Amino acid sequence: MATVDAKNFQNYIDGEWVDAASGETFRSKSPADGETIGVFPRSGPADVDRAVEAAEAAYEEWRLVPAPKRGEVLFRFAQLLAEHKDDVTELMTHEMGKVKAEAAGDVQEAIDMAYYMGGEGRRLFGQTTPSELRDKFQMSVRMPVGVVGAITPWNFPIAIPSWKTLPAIVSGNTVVFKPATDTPALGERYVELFAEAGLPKGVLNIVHGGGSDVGQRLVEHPYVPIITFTGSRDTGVEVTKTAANNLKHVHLELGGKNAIIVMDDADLDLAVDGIVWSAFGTSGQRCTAASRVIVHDAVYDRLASRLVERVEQLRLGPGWEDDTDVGPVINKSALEKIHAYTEIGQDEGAKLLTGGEVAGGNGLENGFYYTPTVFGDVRPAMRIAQEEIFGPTTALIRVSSLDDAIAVSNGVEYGLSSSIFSRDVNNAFRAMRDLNTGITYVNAGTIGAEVHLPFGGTKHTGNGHREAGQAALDVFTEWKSIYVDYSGKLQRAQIDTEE
Ligand code: UN1
Repeated sequence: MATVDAKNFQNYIDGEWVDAASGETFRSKSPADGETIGVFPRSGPADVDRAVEAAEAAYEEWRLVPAPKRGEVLFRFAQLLAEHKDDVTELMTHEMGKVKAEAAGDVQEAIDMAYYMGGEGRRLFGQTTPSELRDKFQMSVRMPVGVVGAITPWNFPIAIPSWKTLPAIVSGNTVVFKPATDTPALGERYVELFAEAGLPKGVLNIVHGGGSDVGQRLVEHPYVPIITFTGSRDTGVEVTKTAANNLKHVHLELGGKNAIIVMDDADLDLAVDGIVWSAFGTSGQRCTAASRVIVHDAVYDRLASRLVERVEQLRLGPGWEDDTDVGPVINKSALEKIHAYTEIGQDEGAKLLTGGEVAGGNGLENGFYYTPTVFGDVRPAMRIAQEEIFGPTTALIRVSSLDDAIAVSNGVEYGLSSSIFSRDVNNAFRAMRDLNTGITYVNAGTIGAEVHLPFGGTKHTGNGHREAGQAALDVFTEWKSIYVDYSGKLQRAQIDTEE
């Protein structure tokens, strides 16, 4: 364990690497084996203020850089990230814990986003429309807004920062970025590579530290007009309330309680593949994870036994080992929360079909590992079928019709992702229409979003905004409508129109 000579990292503010004003630090440790990844500044409001000042100053110049030129920096960043894909992937298996293939996917998602948003530098389309008057021209353009406060989670430590910073920066804004305290080294690496791509000083600043010190100040700061936050529902509510004092734009990406529906005509092997991938990929720590499986009565027993058989073959281990299927969960409190839900499920009368234990042996006791868990006979109102667990636990619920399945799928407070396995096109189209979520999959699990479509959810998953795709630009820009009258005379809209 490299605890003794752990490397010290700093904040990046105005193009310089600096310590926290207080000089305090915290350690990032691997959830896989407790190894120290690095020592990071425990920043506070003074550091945020300094970063905001730098970002504000940089904004005045960056907003005037032609958008295609801004996009070129994103292209260079995409190339650099691609060159460093292997080392960033390796770091992610250690710091965040996800398995190698998934860590590589996380990095790839940021590369994809950098190319996609880099291309926006030559688009950023507005609308031109005809005028109701002669000799008058009109159009709408997207304007940058100013300094963006980006607060990101640990579960997609490279991809999610890219969803937030890239559309913000290509649109002409500047950013103060607070990565999660569980994954600061990945946040640092992200910023380091972006700076190396040629981003001018002050355009992207990173301030490490906790939510109550750094996050809170960012949300309160009067000169940060946009907050983009991914995290828990309750924190999202607090962010909204605090940001309301300054009428900020707030983009939120909060929880999920996503369900896969398996109909009686489904390809069961395919459904099992989709369930295993969606429920246990990233150890169930995706907002889009399938934490419920709603199964038609006619296939329930067959599906349950095939699923349990497959789940029991999954191998727990560190993400960097090639034969690991499921890595650790992020930290001790996550492990405790996940286990508490196993107890809650049993107390509620659900049947524990497999898993339900903190894993040990073969060194697993040095990390935070939980055996992949499947509950059967779960009723829709049970807490394990309603609350976000964010771990490798899924709940099988029995239904007898598509209508029931859709009602159960919709019967939670969140609305991020949903899925249906069925060979009947009518079932598929009804599900596509009636599942009240921001994302629906047909004959695939609940995970697998691509960067060029909107990502986000309905109900308490968010506040109506979306990340990724064209929709992301709406978070980071304001519309301006421009009217140019070249008639040389006063023409009054709505009044001086022709008969
Ligand atoms: C998240 O779970 O927070 O579709 C993001 C997916 C990934 C992104 C998930 N591309 O599961």
